[in-house]
Amino acid sequence: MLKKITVIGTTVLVFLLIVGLVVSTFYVEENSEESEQIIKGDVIMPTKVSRPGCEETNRCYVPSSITINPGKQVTWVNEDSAFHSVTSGFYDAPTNLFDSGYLDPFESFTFTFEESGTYDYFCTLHPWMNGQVIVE
Ligand SMILES: [Cu+2]
Repeated sequence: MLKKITVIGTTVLVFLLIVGLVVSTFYVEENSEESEQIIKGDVIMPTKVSRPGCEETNRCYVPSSITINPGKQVTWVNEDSAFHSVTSGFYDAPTNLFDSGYLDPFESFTFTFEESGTYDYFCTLHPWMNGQVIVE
């Protein structure tokens, strides 16, 4: 009797282990598919820009300056593990033209520039992060 219970118990345990493995494999596959669907941005926020230093090489936003034609849009993608924003103007003088709000890692923001001009932008969380869109 005891042997029977042990056999049944072992069988159930093995079965549960297999089910667990299969489920976790599916889960990993699903997640890796998801990470392949990341949007390609025109401008990216690379890793580690949440610490000062990127401004020295103009790599807080990459590229830090982008030139487009009027009516075209620019898409920014946050490829860092920290929150960032894309906000028009300067840290001490925002212009209220556009503001992405806090972008989660791998979240994107798109804005269409209708009129010619030079548009500076910054990150509300990291004052040293500056970029520029030139529309001409
Ligand atoms: Cu930032």
